[in-house]
Amino acid sequence: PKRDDGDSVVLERRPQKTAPPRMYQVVMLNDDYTPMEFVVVVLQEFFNKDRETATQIMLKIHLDGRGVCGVYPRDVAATKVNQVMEAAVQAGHPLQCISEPVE
Ligand code: TYC
Repeated sequence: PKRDDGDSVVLERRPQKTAPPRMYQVVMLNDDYTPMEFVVVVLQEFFNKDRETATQIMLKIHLDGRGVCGVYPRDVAATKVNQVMEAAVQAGHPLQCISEPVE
């Protein structure tokens, strides 16, 4: 804060040095074996979607081959990918999930 010769106070912002954090989208891939219901439950559990939204995303993946489940800072996105992959392995499904930087 700098004072001028009067009573007013001038607030100067320092030049911004850090860019806003790059965001990453978690993308789920279609396959022929993972049950639709499993994908819907995963979307509800790990991506906090309601059942209707989860079903829409699952069907989009099923039809288009891939779909965005959510957008997060890098470490959060990486954790989501690990959680999904771990749940899929535990259940014996080949479900694949990746994260990629948002344009
Ligand atoms: N294609 C799968 C089926 O017909 C369903 C599915 C949807 C699998 C989304 C993976 O990411 C996925 N049972």
